[in-house]
Amino acid sequence: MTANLFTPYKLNDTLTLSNKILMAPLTRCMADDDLVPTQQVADYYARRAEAGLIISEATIIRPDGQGYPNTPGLYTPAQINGWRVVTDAVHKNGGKIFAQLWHTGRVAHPHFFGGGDVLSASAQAVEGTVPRMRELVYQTPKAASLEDIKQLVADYAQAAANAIDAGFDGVEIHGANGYLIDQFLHHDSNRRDDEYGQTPENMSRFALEVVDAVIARIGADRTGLRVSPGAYFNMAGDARDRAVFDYLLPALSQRQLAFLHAGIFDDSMQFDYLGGSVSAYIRSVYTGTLVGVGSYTAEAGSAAIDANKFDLLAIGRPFIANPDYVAKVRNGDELVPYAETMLAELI
Ligand code: FNR
Ligand code: 8K6
Repeated sequence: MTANLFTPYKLNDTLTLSNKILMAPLTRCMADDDLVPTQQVADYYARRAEAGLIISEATIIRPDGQGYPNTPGLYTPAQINGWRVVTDAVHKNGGKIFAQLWHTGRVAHPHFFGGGDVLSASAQAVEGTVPRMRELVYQTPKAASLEDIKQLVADYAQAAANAIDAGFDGVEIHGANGYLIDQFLHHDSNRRDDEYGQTPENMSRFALEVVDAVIARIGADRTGLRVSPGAYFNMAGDARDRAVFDYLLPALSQRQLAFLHAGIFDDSMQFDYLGGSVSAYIRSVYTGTLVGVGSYTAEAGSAAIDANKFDLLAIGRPFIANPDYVAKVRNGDELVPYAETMLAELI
């Protein structure tokens, strides 16, 4: 009933996945205080190497991208070396792993990087506090200057090069879930009146510049992107956002990315302004490989792939609860249900 998940999938001439199950990126806040992944982190990923592709937990491209404690980075030699231990362990077990490249934008907090500006598209704060750190109220960000934007694009490209240095098979640019790139793509957070704001073309410009800079550095065959056309996390929805993604997604179709990955917690959510679910909307305007995600069981994901709703299935929370998720599904074994208390340790 899930047999179609267990056939190989060719992403491009460089990469073929041994099955269609991806491990979704999952922030675990378990890097050491220099934001270096530890041996426990390597062991955690190695146990999950049977996934067709692991997408790493979101990994910050530079210090001011940090919005949660002990999230790993990819900008110091020690971090690159730490990741090399992880990628070696995954490869040794026959797996493949991409690094998810992250800058949280206005969801960053200076508490984590010793003070200084929080950057975003515009000076529009997100309401609330850092999760589980209620004393850390989100700040009003500084609207990135043209100079800041240039540097950010260069820093994404450098982090991508560092990821390849660290032995990753490629990168997924985190353009989803209300973080920096997504903040340029939604009217809630982008109020700019320069060439990065107001029109779909302008609002897509930063995302496309990052994608193009990463492609120029490591190749489109090793570059994926995650996007959230439906605002649901760290972001308010706006019907005008539809036109932005109507422009962006066909522009991305031209770029021969390894894949595009939906960013959503529950793909049964319907968005009026998208005319349905996030995956159905993306499928209608994007022609390349699409990774579906969001509260899917293996059976429901397999049926969705059968119905051509997307090409690959990413699994998040069940992979936290079941390191051997792929083997269990293949054998029809019962899964351990996910519980939030499991976030306290790496099993
Ligand atoms: C997430 N998710 C997430 N997404 C992302 O792009 N980068 C990340 O670092 C994280 N971190 C993260 C941590 C935890 C604890 C959860 C539960 C989720 C979202 C995740 O990739 C996925 O989209 C959702 O969990 C929905 O898939 P499942 O869990 O329903 O299969
Ligand atoms: C990328 C950083 C993630 C930080 C940890 C997030 C943990 C969240 C776990 C709960 C999952 C449900 C959240 C649903 C959010 C959607 C709101 C409509």
